[in-house]
Amino acid sequence: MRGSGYFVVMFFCFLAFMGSTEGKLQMGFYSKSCPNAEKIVQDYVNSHIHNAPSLAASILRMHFHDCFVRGCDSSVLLNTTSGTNQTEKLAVPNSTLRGFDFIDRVKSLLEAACPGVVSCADVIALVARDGVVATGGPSWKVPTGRRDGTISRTSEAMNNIPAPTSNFTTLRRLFSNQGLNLKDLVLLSGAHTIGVAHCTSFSNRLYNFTGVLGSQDPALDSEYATVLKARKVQKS
Ligand code: HEM
Ligand SMILES: *[C@@H]1O[C@H](CO)[C@@H](O)[C@H](O)[C@H]1NC(C)=O
Ligand SMILES: *[C@@H]1O[C@H](CO)[C@@H](O)[C@H](O)[C@H]1NC(C)=O
Ligand SMILES: *[C@@H]1O[C@H](CO)[C@@H](O)[C@H](O)[C@H]1NC(C)=O
Ligand SMILES: *[C@@H]1O[C@H](CO)[C@@H](O)[C@H](O)[C@H]1NC(C)=O
Ligand SMILES: CC(=O)N[C@H]1CO[C@H](CO)[C@@H](O)[C@@H]1O
Repeated sequence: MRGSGYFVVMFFCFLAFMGSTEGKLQMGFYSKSCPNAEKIVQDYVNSHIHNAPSLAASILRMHFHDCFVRGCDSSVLLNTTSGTNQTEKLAVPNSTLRGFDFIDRVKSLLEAACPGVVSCADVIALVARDGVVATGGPSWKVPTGRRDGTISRTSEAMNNIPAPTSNFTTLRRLFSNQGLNLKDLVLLSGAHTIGVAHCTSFSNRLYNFTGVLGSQDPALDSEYATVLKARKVQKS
């Protein structure tokens, strides 16, 4: 994407602040308790992400979805263990999240090296950065020291994660709920420089915007809409 260099760099600077509102994070949080932690993560990503490079985008998005619900606490990883409280994973926006196995494998390596030291939330944050770097994107600083939570609720994911249909007012409100301002909203949206969206996420804007079949969203660039319509038989 020509001319977007500045934008992308700014985006990655802001990403470093996502979820750091508690002020407890620091660079090299594990430098004494698990000195090789960040290298273990980076080495694994560098040697394995090329088997499935699309995971770089998916895990970046996982980091976002984790942070928007109860802070960056890895609550996005928790499985539903009983019928009564369904976890974030079961929320509609999470239905296309991928890369859970990848995170689990990195976590296993860290457990072997330093049992019970490195949080899953930091693993997600580090893999998100290292995956973007390993697949050709820019780097950003990742302070560490996130603590893992034990609570994860579908309803909270539904209430906090923006939908593809969210209007601007709603987007601002949801970012503001996380202590993020308009500039953060614009810059963090730059994450969509990589990755895919499934047709179901936006097909109404191409084919059924007003409920009348064939209607297109007038706010969508018409040339871009034509390009998207031509790609409708793409494999995800
Ligand atoms: C501004 C509000 C946002 C909305 C409404 C939104 C919505 C979406 C939607 C609908 C998709 C496609 C999902 C699919 O069809 O599989 C997507 C993909 C993605 N989003 Fe967002 N998003 C937002 C913000 C962000 C932020 C803040 C980040 C990270 C910093 C992010 C990172 C990504 C990435 C990397 C993908 C591609 C995922 C993949 O390839 O698997 N998004 N987003
Ligand atoms: C969730 O379930 C999957 C599949 O059974 C498993 O591989 C994963 O380790 C579980 N995650 C957690 C946090 O228990
Ligand atoms: C499920 O609900 C119980 C009781 O509210 C809570 O203690 C537990 O942490 C919840 N589990 C998850 C994964 O949120
Ligand atoms: C934005 O969406 C919300 C929630 O659907 C709705 O209540 C609100 O009226 C909408 N605002 C505008 C300006 O369209
Ligand atoms: C078109 O949109 C309307 C209103 O949202 C909905 O009821 C209808 O099921 C949609 N049609 C198709 C084919 O998706
Ligand atoms: C990874 C995961 O658990 N995805 C679930 C997300 O939610 C949908 C329902 O909306 C489930 O079908 C997915 O299995």
